[in-house]
Amino acid sequence: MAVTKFLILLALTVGCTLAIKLPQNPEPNPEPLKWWQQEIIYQVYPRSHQDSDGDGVGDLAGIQSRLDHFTDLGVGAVWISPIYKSPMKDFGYDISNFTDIEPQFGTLESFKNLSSALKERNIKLIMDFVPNHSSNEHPWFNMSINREEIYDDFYVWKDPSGVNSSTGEPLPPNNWISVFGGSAWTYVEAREQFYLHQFTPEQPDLNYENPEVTKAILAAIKFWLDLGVDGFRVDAVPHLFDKPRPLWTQPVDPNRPPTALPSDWAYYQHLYTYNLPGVFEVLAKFRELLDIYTWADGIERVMFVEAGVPTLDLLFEYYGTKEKPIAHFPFNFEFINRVKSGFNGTNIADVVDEWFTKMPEGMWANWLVGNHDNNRVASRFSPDTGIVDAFNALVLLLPGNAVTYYGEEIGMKNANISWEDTVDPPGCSAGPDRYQQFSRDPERTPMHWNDDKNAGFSTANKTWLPMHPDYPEVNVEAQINTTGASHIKVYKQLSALRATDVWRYGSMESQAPDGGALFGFSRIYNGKGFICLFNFVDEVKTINIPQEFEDIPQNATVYSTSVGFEPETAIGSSVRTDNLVIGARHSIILEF
Ligand SMILES: *[C@@H]1O[C@H](CO)[C@@H](O)[C@H](O)[C@H]1NC(C)=O
Ligand SMILES: *[C@@H]1O[C@H](CO)[C@@H](O)[C@H](O)[C@H]1NC(C)=O
Ligand SMILES: *[C@@H]1O[C@H](CO)[C@@H](O)[C@H](O)[C@H]1NC(C)=O
Ligand SMILES: *[C@@H]1O[C@H](CO)[C@@H](O)[C@H](O)[C@H]1NC(C)=O
Ligand SMILES: *[C@@H]1O[C@H](CO)[C@@H](O)[C@H](O)[C@H]1NC(C)=O
Ligand SMILES: *[C@@H]1O[C@H](CO)[C@@H](O)[C@H](O)[C@H]1NC(C)=O
Ligand SMILES: *[C@@H]1O[C@H](CO)[C@@H](O)[C@H](O)[C@H]1NC(C)=O
Ligand SMILES: *[C@@H]1O[C@H](CO)[C@@H](O)[C@H](O)[C@H]1NC(C)=O
Ligand SMILES: *[C@@H]1O[C@H](CO)[C@@H](O)[C@H](O)[C@H]1NC(C)=O
Ligand SMILES: CC(=O)N[C@H]1CO[C@H](CO)[C@@H](O)[C@@H]1O
Ligand SMILES: [Ca+2]
Ligand SMILES: [Ca+2]
Repeated sequence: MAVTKFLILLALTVGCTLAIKLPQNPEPNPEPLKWWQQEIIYQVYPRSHQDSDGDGVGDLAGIQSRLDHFTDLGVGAVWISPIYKSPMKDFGYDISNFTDIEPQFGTLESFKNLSSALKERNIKLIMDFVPNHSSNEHPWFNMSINREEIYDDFYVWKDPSGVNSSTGEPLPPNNWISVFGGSAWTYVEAREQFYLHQFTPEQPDLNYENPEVTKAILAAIKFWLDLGVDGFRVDAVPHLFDKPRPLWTQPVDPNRPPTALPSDWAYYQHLYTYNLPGVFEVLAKFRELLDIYTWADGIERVMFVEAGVPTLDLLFEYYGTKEKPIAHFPFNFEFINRVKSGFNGTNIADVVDEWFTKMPEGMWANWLVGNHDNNRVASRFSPDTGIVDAFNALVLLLPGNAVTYYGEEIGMKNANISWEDTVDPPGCSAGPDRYQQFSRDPERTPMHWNDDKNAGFSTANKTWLPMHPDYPEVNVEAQINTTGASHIKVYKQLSALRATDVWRYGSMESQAPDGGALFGFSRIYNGKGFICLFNFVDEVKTINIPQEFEDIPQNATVYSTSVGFEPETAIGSSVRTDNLVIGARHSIILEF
């Protein structure tokens, strides 16, 4: 049976605007979805998940002690942000050994322990992988400075462009700026050359024009595959391939934000360091290695890539083709990048419809609303935390993969971190006046498990980042204990609905009725279905659903509502679909 038969092949726009209808799978016995298409992927930020030894920093044994939470949520895959050996200049995104565990997090033994505990529960394990650069404390870098054989060209070394006539200091090769601000070049006396670093100076870029580098990185990937890892989330891939010969000057970006300074990354266009064709050749080699493992036992080893490129067309190149696939999917940041405060159903429909219309044939979508680099969803549209349930429903129930950033299931918010407590490198390098614009600390505070000291995260007197002060109310236990509604209860309802054939194989129709005040999508399979409806404006709305959507019956059962839904509506009650009232900024899911 062709693999593509059960996938969504065709996207037809129905009516004039803002509507999309994906066909129902016609097969009576559709091929089952692959694990990575169906399972919810939960992003663990290891420093903030659970501390097992009271040093105020989360660790692997801590994660292992919280596996019940994943099972309870119906999460089938865990993606752990970097846990490799690291001097922690960029909290694990600066790796000093690609095949060892950072002692703060544990040992290779505790990793194997966690990995087998996850396997026992049938939860997949996805490692973060950061191939763009290593730490400057990686032995490779030292050997490269010393021009040792093989390692001489492991990094991107260039001669100075001259000397500063007043100070006599060497001048960098060109005007390239690091993503975190300041020159992307740092001088090393011992080699009398500059090296390239697209992030901090402690993160020298690896030189992928050197095949020995690709070989070394493939060996690291193999190391983890042999330990039973199910896949990788590959970080910052557009930065992978640089073309520093000749050393072009990057032009100033005519569309730069008005607040950008000449020392900021956003001030320039990055024509020679960003999204170059060589990226795809390197990633295709990674994919080939994964596929060898997949073919051996039939269990898919996966590669998801993070690529912050400006258009969907550029992003979709990361899928590759059916003949030569690259990533299983590139992460979909559209709900973060294009849905801003003051949005309505029209904006959501644009994002959903454009993805399905442009996605290459036979590929699989994915949805997320947050990660360790972005403000939390419960804060982006502040003060409206009911929005959490709406976005969790979009992420978990649209066709495609679902990625949950830790804490989204309970509606955790950004914390207000003082300058004194700021530890994130871009925050620190921006200084006390501008740090809030750049720091990612607010979305990285420790997880709220209960109302004990430090929310049950740690027994330490000082956690690595301060706790969000709302944890006595916003925590896992309180939301499970309450007799009333809670975000986590809604999340579990969504997760259960995702595990049905209607979700797996159903058709999808989306609409933005009432001039975009509302958004909704229906999923129907073999005469059964559900519809999710969202009121994104500040007034009560009434909708005649069968008039807006196809194949909706007169009566339906309430499956789930957002927390505090108005008018009061009991789960399991029967409602008429031609006259449904949805309170301001609320959402509801009906089953039929
Ligand atoms: C990395 O750590 C491993 C332990 O897993 C060790 O055997 C290896 O020598 C280290 N590699 C480097 C380059 O230091
Ligand atoms: C492995 O996990 C068990 C509990 O499941 C624990 O008793 C043991 O200490 C762990 N070993 C390591 C090395 O983490
Ligand atoms: C790097 O190499 C030099 C010798 O060239 C040595 O003195 C130094 O300790 C090494 N540094 C690290 C971090 O390995
Ligand atoms: C040379 O150094 C001085 C003093 O640090 C500085 O003000 C000037 O901008 C530098 N010139 C160049 C071309 O970098
Ligand atoms: C964050 O904290 C600072 C200093 O503690 C305070 O001035 C500011 O108003 C706070 N901001 C918010 C949004 O609470
Ligand atoms: C935490 O602070 C309390 C009171 O100051 C002190 O008694 C205790 O020893 C401290 N605990 C740790 C782990 O430092
Ligand atoms: C939740 O209920 C359990 C059992 O009754 C109780 O021990 C715990 O303290 C409660 N937690 C919260 C945060 O309400
Ligand atoms: C929704 O937003 C769009 C612009 O994005 C606007 O044209 C439309 O009028 C809005 N609709 C409502 C009901 O606010
Ligand atoms: C819908 O429900 C009403 C009662 O609420 C019932 O009278 C009616 O027969 C139902 N219609 C259908 C088509 O099931
Ligand atoms: C989304 C993401 O993971 N971004 C990472 C890109 O790489 C830099 C430097 O390693 C990290 O700081 C970011 O978190
Ligand atoms: Ca710890
Ligand atoms: Ca690079």
